[in-house]
Formats: sequence, C-alpha cells, structure tokens
Amino acid sequence: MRLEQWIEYTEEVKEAKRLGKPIVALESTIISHGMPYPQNVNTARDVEQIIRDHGAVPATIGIINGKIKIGLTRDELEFFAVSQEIEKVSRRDLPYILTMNKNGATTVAATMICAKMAGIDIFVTGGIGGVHLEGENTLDISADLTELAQTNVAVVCAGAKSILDIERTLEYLETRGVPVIGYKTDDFPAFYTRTSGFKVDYRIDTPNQMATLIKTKWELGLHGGLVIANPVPEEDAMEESKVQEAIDTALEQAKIKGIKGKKVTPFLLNKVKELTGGISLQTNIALVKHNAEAGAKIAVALNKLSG
Ligand code: PSU
Ligand code: MN
Repeated sequence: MRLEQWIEYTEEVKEAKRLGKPIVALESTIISHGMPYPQNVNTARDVEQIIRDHGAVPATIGIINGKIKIGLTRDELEFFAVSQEIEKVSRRDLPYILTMNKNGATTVAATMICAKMAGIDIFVTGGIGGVHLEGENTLDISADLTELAQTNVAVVCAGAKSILDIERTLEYLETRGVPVIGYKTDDFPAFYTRTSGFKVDYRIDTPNQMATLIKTKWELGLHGGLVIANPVPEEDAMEESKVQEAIDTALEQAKIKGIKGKKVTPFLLNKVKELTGGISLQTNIALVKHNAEAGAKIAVALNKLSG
C-alpha cells in the first residue's frame, strides 16, 4: 500500500512543499464542467497568479491517466478546459477512475481528499454542493457535505447557489459539526448574491484570526473541514430576482427531463448559465478571483502560525 504511487506533483508545488511555503488547492470541476472555453482556462490561470501575487503557491488538482495531479502545468490546464473526456469525480468515483487510468475533474469533495493527501490545508473554490431541494425525499445530498464533516481542509467559497436548499444545507453542516464562518460578513452568501436570507455561525474579519480558528479546530482534534464564506464583491453581485428566475426555470426543466444523480448539479449550473447569459459568467469569474485573494491571505497567515 503506497499512497505516493497515485500522486504526482508539479515542480512548483514540490518546491513549495520542500521549502514549507503556504499552498492553496484549487479544483478542476470548475474548469471542465463549470465554465465555457476559453474563460475557464483564462480564469484558472488568473486565479493561480492571484494566489502567487499574495504570497502563496497554487495547486490546481485533477486526475490525468489515473494519476492524482497536485498542481497542473499550463498545458494540463488547457487539457482540462477543452477535453470532452473528463469525468466528474467525487469521493466514490476516485478508486474506479484511478484503476482505469482515466481523466477526472475533481469536485469539492474529491479535491479536499487529494489536498489532504498532499498536506494542503486551504482550498479555494466558487460554490460548494449541498442538500438539494426536495432532498428530504430524494436523499440527494452532495458528498461535499460529508467530506467537510471528516476531512481537515478549510474551503473558501462564495456560499452555495440557491439551486440548493440552503436552509437544510446549513442544518446538515451544523449536525455534522462543520463551522460555517463568514469572512467579513454576517450573512451566508448565495454565490451570485451577497445574502441568502440565512446567517453564518460566526463572523471573522482578519486572515490571522481565521487562520487561528482553523488551527484551533484541528489542535482540538475536531476532525473535518470548515466553510469559509466570502461573499461576491458588491460591484459584481447579480440582481436577486434575475438569479431566482433563472434558477426556477432550471429546476423546472430538470424535473421535466427527469435529471438524476451526479448529473443534477452540472445540469442546473449549465441551465442557469444559459438563462442568465454572460452576466452570471462574469459574476462567477469575479467571485472565484475574490476567493483566491482571501484564501491566499489565510494560507499565508496559517503558515506563519504553524511555522
Ligand atoms: N456548485 C457550484 N459550482 C460548481 C459545483 C457546485 O456553484 O462548480 C461543482 C463543485 O465541483 C461541487 C460539485 O463539488 O459541483 C457538487 O456536485 P454534487 O452536487 O453532484 O455533489
Ligand atoms: Mn447529488
């Protein structure tokens, strides 16, 4: 049993690990299944640069030919952006994808798992999965939530889209002991908008305090991750009524088409994107970049505390 045989690092990440530099993990589902080309690859590269500019090293995570890549080269980022043969990989998919030497874009859950294997504590993404609407009947609850309950990685995000039942998502996180911390906000954000109608558990205003809270949780032996909720900047936020209209239509179409299982989230994300046109894409890009800046600062602070 050798874990290392499944993992490959880029030179940049290998060097960062050797020197004990702060590292920030990034997911690849957002590239392969979350945005159109070429905005997906441009955003991925910009986000990596923002992390470097704030003193941390980016490690975008994905699976190529059955190997977990911690850090992707320019060409590999391009591959994830254009290839149609990339599976969406969550916890349950990992063993099969590696066994069969396939390519996979990692979800929040799978990226957390791989980040942990690589010793990376901070992970930046756009939005997390959650309890789906009518999830109390379908039991469609994203594996992102169970991962947050058990894997020691802090996830910086802009909340969760209201394609989900945000109230039940927050209830589930509470049940599983996952802290939901607002970064400079009292509200749990809803991805495209700064508010969701629900509050975060606690608010923290500085990277240093956020890093201290993360360290405290793990020092106490309280396993699992944290949700660090960083709302989209005011000037990039969308109008609430516009978002809701698109989401309602998307949900209706998913129902008519009988979309189920792992296809639900990509279907809804795609439809919302279609229905809101370029605006939602601009918002999406802006919030991920904003999260990268916050995540890098928190990673730098955590690195100092631990160093
Ligand atoms: N929510 C978003 N954008 C995304 C996803 C969710 O706003 O890109 C992706 C993430 O990779 C997340 C996954 O981990 O969808 C959740 O899928 P599911 O609901 O099937 O667990
Ligand atoms: Mn699901």
